[in-house]
Amino acid sequence: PGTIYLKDYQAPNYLINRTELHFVLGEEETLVTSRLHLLRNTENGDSSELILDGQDLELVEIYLDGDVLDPSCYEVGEATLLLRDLPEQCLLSCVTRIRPQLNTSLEGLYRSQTMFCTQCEAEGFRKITYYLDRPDVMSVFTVTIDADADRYPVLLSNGNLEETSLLANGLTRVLWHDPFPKPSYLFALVAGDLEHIEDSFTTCSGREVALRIYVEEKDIDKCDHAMDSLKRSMRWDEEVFGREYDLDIFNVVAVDDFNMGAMENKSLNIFNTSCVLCDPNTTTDVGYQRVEAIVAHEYFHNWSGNRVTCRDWFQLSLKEGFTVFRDAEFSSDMGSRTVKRVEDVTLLRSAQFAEDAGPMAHPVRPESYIEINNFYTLTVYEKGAEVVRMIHTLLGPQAFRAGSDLYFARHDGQAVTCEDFVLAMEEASGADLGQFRNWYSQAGTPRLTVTDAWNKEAGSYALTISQSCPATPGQDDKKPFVIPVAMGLLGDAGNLRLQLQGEAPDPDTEDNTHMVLMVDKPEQTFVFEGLPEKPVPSLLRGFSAPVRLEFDYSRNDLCRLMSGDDDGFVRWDSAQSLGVSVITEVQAQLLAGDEAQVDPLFLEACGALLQDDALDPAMLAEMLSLPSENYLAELAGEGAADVQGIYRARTAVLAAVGSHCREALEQRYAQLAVEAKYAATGEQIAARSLRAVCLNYLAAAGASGLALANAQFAAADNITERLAALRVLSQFGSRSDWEAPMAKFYDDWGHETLAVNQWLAVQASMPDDGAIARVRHLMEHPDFDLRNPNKVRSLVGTFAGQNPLNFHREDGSGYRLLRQVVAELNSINPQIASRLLAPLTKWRYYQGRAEQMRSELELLASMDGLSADVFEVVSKSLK
Ligand code: B3K
Ligand code: ZN
Repeated sequence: PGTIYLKDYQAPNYLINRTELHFVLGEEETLVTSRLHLLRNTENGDSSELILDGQDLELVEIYLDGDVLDPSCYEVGEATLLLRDLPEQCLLSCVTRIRPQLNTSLEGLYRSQTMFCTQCEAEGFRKITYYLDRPDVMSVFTVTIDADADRYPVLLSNGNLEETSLLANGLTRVLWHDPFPKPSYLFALVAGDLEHIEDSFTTCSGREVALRIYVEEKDIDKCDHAMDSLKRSMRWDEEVFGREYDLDIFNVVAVDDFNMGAMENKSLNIFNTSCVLCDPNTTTDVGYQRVEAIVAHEYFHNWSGNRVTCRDWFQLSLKEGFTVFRDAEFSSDMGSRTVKRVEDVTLLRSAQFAEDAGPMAHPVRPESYIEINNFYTLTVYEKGAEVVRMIHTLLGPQAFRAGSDLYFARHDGQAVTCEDFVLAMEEASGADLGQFRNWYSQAGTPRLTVTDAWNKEAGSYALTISQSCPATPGQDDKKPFVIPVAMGLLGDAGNLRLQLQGEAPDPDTEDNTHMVLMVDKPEQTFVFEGLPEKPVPSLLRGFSAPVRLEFDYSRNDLCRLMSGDDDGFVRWDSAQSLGVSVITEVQAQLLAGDEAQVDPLFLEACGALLQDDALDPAMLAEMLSLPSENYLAELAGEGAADVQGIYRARTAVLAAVGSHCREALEQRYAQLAVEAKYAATGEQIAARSLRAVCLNYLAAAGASGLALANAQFAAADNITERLAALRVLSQFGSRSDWEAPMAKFYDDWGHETLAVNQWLAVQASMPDDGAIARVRHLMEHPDFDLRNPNKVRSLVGTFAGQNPLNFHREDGSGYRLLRQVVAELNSINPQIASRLLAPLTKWRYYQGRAEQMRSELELLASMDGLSADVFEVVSKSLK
């Protein structure tokens, strides 16, 4: 497979003004007739040769302007259709035969259970018909579908339904027209025997929009939360971004077999069932929140992605980073801003930082790829959102909104670049984002090293900040970034007033305790004056930039920030840092053969948190959650992560807190019991999450906690509490503790696919010695199916990603298991195969494991018939 470069971008030499598609859906095969209204793009030369994309297609007929095309005028290649001597303007028509029933890649047109559905982003449309399958070719689509009226009473595509007719032979025909020009990746088609719920939304200009969610009949009572989320998203996008919905109908369809969470096809969003269905017995609290966020994300794409789309796939973050930023703002407004921020930073630090430090590291705007599907990454999405957030911080909310308005107005109906976005932001605000652009072009996580100096006589305090960024593949030397460091200074009685040396006091704010330092040089010193005492610096408030920050805090300083800082994020972050330092210390003790001695300061800090009734329980739950094993491994650095040591130390700290704070934990646990009927309200969710944290500590500390978990499992009326109990029992208990409840869970909920998936995930993350045999055994379970991505992710993905102790077993059996699954999936579903592979690519990190991990990658590399997806990840990882 070859490499594609951003620098080689060329505009298309033909445009497709209109696209007419006709589908005849059948049980064995589907016939697709296309009518493409082509126009030469004179901006780009006057070649009469056109190369269309097409994959796994059988060309049945081809016509030009109504006449059969002479075979000398075209050539069918492996993934192309070459056309010669095309006139400047013409109508090209093709009939292709495809077999959706055999399509296991879940890209293009395929079957999921009893329905037909599509997934075209990024390059799936070429598996449906020959086309210019690239995002800068935008076309107005008209689609007709013929299908058996009994089997497929629901036939959907983009835009408005304009006609329905009954054909003679038991077929129904529908005609859909989408007035908005769109690239092929936003095309969608669904056919099935589906039920729907319906609601409506009145837009800010008074238009009435019909909202429908289509699901299998058995799931019809699980749609309300998604519908409410959709309405909230529509209102919020009007109020906060001034974006109004543009059609009279908006459809959502849930499908079981889906490669990712959901897809923003114009007016026909297709969702993984796991990201739309909600029911207290199948969906956890986190699941409810995820559904709301994903419904919002896909809806927001209607503007940031569909009305204004990407010129090429290197610009993916243009729509994804911006839309993740938008959905994060939405979630913050719907719930707790600080908690949302903490969740996002946790993901960024434990997974995106690792990606940025690994063999697949790439800039937010990559410069090359082999398989674009490998670039739907945490870097493009989450770091991309951080980059947009920094622009928001630099410009302030009003100028940012002006920039966003300008961007949408100027580029409506166009396919554009990240540069266009930045230009709009600059023009609307007057800001210069010249050097800031390095965030788009340079990979790697910048490191900020901060030191301080206190001058008692002068009452001045200096912070010296230096930045660096490690080399990443193909980028050895990095230019300095522009890094906004939001900060404050904490004194004995609270936050101190900030006065920078050489700057006039800010007349606007009396209470001047917060500021954003612009770090844009390799090293800079900021001096604060007029201070009554030596402060503790509160740095990177709100996580104002996606960087690693190093400052040599004492444990006492961290405790002060934890309890006294103004910024919720810094309070949480200080608790994390304290946790890291305590766990690392215990790890060293255990390694030396000593007993674990957890610093009493930490135990008391946890005790104090538990007594703090003023703190939001959701926030408290986050503050009391110890850093994850993955994050600790990431912090250890290359060649130094000792998973077993980390696991033992972390577990010892959990147990120590559990014993030291037993009374307070038990008390909180009892107080927080939710008496009311299950509801996914902020208040109930917060109570359950803090309760789960308490239960975890108590169970780590011994038998009484396990007894509580058992009782919780028996009494629970929702899956959140059931799974929390099951998790605790299977993490800390012995077989006799978890065996019966594990079986009972399946007996009770085995008929609910989404509940079963979570049951698989709990078992995949168990730390005991039987884990690998258990995962292999579950792969033979009747409910497991290698063709269903949700199953694969729940069982194998969770094992490799969330069970470090067993994945990194010394005998290499964890690596072997993953390699075997990836090898099998390679031909079934390359996208899922390559995603699953990620944990093996981190071989440089793990102490004493590099050779074993590499050798599994080498085995994959030597396989015949390796997909481009897997090839790219394997070959880059082995470099
Ligand atoms: N845009 C889709 C992702 C498509 C992934 C293709 N491999 C969902 C989203 O980000 O909203
Ligand atoms: Zn998206």
